[in-house]
Amino acid sequence: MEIKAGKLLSNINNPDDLKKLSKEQLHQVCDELRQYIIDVVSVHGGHFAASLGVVELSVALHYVFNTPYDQLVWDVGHQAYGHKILTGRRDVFPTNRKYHGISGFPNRSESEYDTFGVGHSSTSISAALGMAMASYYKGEKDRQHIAVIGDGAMTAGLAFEAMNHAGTANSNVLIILNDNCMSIDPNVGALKEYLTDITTSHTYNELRDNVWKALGKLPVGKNFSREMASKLEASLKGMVSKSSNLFEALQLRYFGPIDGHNITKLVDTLNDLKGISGPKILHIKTVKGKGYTLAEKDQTKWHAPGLFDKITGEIVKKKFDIPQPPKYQDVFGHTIIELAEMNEKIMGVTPAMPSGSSLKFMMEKMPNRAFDVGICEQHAVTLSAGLATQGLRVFCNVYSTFMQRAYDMVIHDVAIQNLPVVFCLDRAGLVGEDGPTHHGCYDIAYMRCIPNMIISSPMNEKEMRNLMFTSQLESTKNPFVIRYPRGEGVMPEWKTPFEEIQIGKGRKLKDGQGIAILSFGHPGNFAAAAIRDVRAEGINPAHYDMRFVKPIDEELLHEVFSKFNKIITIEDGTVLGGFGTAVLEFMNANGYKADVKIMGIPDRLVEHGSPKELYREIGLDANGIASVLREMADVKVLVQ
Ligand SMILES: Cc1ncc(C[n+]2csc(CCOP(=O)(O)OP(=O)(O)O)c2C)c(N)n1
Repeated sequence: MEIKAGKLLSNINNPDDLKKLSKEQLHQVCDELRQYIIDVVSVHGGHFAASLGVVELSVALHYVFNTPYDQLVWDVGHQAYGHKILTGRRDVFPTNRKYHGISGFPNRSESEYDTFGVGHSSTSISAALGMAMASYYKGEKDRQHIAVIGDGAMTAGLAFEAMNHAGTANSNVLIILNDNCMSIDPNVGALKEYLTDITTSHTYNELRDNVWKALGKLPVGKNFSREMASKLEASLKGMVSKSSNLFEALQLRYFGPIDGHNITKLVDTLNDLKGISGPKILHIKTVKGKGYTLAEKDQTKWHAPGLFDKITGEIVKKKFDIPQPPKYQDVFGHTIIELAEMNEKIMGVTPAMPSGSSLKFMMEKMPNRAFDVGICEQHAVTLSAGLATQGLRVFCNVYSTFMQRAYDMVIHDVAIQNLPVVFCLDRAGLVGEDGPTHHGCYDIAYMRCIPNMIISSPMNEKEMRNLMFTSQLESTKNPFVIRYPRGEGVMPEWKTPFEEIQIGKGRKLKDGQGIAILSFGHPGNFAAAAIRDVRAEGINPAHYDMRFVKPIDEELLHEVFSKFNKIITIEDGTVLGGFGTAVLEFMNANGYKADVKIMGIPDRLVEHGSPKELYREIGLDANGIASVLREMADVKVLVQ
């Protein structure tokens, strides 16, 4: 069914069309843009509440600035749907995040308006500053550079590193702080409280009003030059004491806070700021989910709700006749509580993903033992290391893709000191619609080369629980990775009693002839399905679930290489340096010769789409594995 945009929006094919409208007409553009996002996301899915919150900002930015010459950088990019729709992608917006459709995040290869590829948070200020410094160097003095960053993303060290630099760099950069008090879950930390304080502080607001009154007298318009603005601004500078404002202390001129849903005010303010050169920050207050009441009320649920009935707000749920297995995330969330009830040394840490990781269950039940630390993966890891030095057993739950941020902390703060932190790497493998910025495909390779690490992956819920149990035992002395994918496992009856797993020991799932499949983690289930599919064709491979890639089960590998000379390794990580590579290293070191086929994520970017489509594309689903089995078994001969 075709979704029609409103009257004005359907004629906006680029920001030039938007600029032809009067300021009064922008109210209608905002209404239509908001409605179009609701109409499309409700039936096609995607991030939701964040884009609704910046509808006015998106319109104002493209109305005021000369994009794409002026460079607009969105942080995280999950809120950039309005920007995409206004910059030539209105009609393809229903393909958002779909296989071969447009990306759910800004992407340089998709549009010249997407100045910087994104998906992970807190990069916008650094990137915009880099662009601004390049413009300065090239003498492009009139060029504007704008970073839009949320209060959640602002909690990261990277954002502060960039502000620290921006304050003293020669650059024309405008940071817009989109403050809605929310990350995915409610935002945390002292910065959040500070932002609330400056929004509500009487003295501060009085001072700010004086500044704005003065600014209001600016003869804004064609005849008002940049030089005049700078002079006036310099004379206003003394009105805000540096020590009263965090951003001013960093030498960023601070403006605001203003209502980010007042389109007229936004347009006027941005026009004013255009005339003030140098690094500056505009603080706007918005409501996440603005304009869709249910989303405003439950902003976490509506961050990315899935498909829903836009009239009733009912979320579309698949219906099943039989009980379904729980998600690995929920197994983690419930199991950590069970373990923490048995072991008082256990703590939980998440960098801004309490709902996504399900650590929220423990945070609710044991608030002094489980923490959300903000979008701060580096801090999460080093904090866990600090806790571990004091004898605590920390489950540090970080998505595989976000752990990339904390790599030095994993090596320097945890592995070198051999602290027994448990890293639960969620969303391992191909995550689907979020695409290449979010696929968890590098962790096996990047963790495997670090001394002292134990690296494991469960094939089902029972294994997950047992690995978690094993990781927190006193006898376990090393850092311990447990990686698992997004979504359901395979066991509806998952609450199995805990059993210790011997570290570095795999298990034989079935005997077979001719070929051995060695799998690591959840994709072992794809292999099991492939084995069932080819049985009727007379192909009967053995199947081993290796459980650990480090230390790898050498005894089991000796058994495999002694019996088989055709071996398939299966993992949902990059084929470079991962599990398959570990098997090859073993073969080489021990002088075995075999035909080893490594199946994993190829050494190229896998785009977005449903996990099913993506695993099919790279041949790592049951069909793909069955094809490789047929090739290896030389089926033509067997079938004759
Ligand atoms: C490095 C990193 N960690 C975690 C995430 C997951 N994540 C996506 S959006 C988001 C919340 C961002 O909050 P904020 O910047 O305030 O934007 P809002 O959604 O409130 O508009 C988080 C934690 C991420 N994208 N990148």
